[in-house]
Amino acid sequence: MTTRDRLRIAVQKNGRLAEPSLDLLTRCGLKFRQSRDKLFCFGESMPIDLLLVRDDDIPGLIADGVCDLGFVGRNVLTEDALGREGESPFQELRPLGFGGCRLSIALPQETEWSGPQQLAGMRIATTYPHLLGDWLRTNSVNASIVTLSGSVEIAPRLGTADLICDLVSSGATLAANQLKEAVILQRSEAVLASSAELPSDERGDLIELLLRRLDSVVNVRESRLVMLQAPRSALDIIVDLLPGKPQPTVTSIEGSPDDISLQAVCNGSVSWQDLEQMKRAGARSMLVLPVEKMLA
Ligand code: PRT
Ligand code: ZN
Repeated sequence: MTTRDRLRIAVQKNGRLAEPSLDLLTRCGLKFRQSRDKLFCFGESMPIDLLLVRDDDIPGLIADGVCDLGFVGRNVLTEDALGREGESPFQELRPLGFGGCRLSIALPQETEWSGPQQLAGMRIATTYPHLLGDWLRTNSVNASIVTLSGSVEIAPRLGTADLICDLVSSGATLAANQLKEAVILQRSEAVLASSAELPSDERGDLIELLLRRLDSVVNVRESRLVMLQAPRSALDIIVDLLPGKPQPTVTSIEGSPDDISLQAVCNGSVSWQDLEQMKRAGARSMLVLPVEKMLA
């Protein structure tokens, strides 16, 4: 294993994952100075640097030890791992909650789906030949894989394949090409990936620190601070209505012995309906605030 005293993370340079990945790292308190060629970001607040690359290169950079971590789609990571001999050299440290999509087989709209065996003898166009090959083997289907580097969805119309296996998120691209989703091979999202074995030097400590901050950022994103006043008698009903059943801090209000003031960090969003129900139960002066940072 290579030794370096700075941690290096591979991030997509342009594309769907680029901005949310950098945003997440910034929320973790990392600051960067970008090199003139825009391929390297030097970490100014911590010894953590970024390499900005094509997403397809990220697994290889981790496997070769050039980078310690990568923000990459699970689909890209799995495809690379399945293309190698033996065990996967990677691990998924955390799912990141963005870049959600599914790798699916899609058929012409007029074709009925009757199950995997229907694919026997068919030509399937994809940019994920290893993931598709693995699924076909698992389902004992003998079909031929047509590997393309892009524009998979037009292959059936061009006659180069009978159906396709591609990423789907809204489904609009399939619909525009008169195709329909038949079966999901993998559910994917962006993940924080590393090699199967983490470095045991200072970089291991940096990874742990980063993971703690990431967990906190992800937690915080879904948290709301709720503050309100209510009659003491309504406390149980109101706490029941708070999302995530938090443990609130309850204090008495000077000069109103029958009333309380409540403060609670809720895990989940608080809807207008929740607030209106609490109001009916007697709550007033209700405030719902986003949480910026949290450290248990
Ligand atoms: O230049 P580089 O190689 O880095 O970028 P890229 O063009 O290979 O990747 P990019 O930025 O398109 O996607 C990066 C990652 O985003 C993918 O590996 C997935 O993990 C994730 N992702 C999430 C998606 C989609 N959603 C998605 N919808 N990647 C691609 N698509 C494409 C899909 O291939 C199809 O063409 O969008 C179309 C379908 O979208 P809908 O909304 O019409 O269903
Ligand atoms: Zn790519």
